[in-house]
Amino acid sequence: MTLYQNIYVRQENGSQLLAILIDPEKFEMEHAFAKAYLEKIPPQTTHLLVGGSTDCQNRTHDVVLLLKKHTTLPILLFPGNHHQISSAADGILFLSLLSGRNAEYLIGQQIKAAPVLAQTSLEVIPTGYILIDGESHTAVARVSNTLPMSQKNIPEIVHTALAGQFLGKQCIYLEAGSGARTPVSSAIVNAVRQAIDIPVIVGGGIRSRLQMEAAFEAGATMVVIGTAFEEDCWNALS
Ligand code: 1GP
Repeated sequence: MTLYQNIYVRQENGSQLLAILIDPEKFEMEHAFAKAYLEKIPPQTTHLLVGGSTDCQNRTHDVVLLLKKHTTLPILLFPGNHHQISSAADGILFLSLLSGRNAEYLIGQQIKAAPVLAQTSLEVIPTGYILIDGESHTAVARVSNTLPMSQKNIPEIVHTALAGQFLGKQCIYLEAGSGARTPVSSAIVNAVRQAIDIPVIVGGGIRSRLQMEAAFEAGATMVVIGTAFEEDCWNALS
């Protein structure tokens, strides 16, 4: 079974998938750090995501290799640009920024990544990426030079997700941006869930178990959490 089939089947079974996002720029390249980090993630974690809006020192591959030594969880790349590809990972969320109107992040980066991906055995998961206003200036908005969609404009967000499904995306990622003050609302997650059949990934600004559970209850297939673990505030807030 492919990684995607596994995600889809688990969605159909009503399982809740939890991905922990590791930003290569903030990860220390030491076995002890990796081991301690992986020990503190919740036992229900199903996937690791590796990536960020930037990876100035090109650490993605080394971080994936290090993680692989300490975990059997599947590692999905979550790249901010075409340089963040590691053949050591298991798959890649092949993101296309559907909420913005910057062709570079809609198709430009993907064209640059394509010949590199063709040389690997990474499973490519076409993913429609929708940036939604989380009431903070996010790296995604800055790097992609696009505006997030307003949380109030639920119909437009739903239509964007639906267009993504019709374009053949296998997942829709509703993103409030890393460190967002406000996560994507339950109303948005629920409306998107009702409109499409493919898995819905929700991330950005989720800092407590309550917020995670709210996203699942609204219909998220997978919740992604990064900052709360980097800052070690998860236990404090849960
Ligand atoms: C960001 O959705 C992810 O791309 C995770 O966001 O760092 O706020 O958890 P946080």
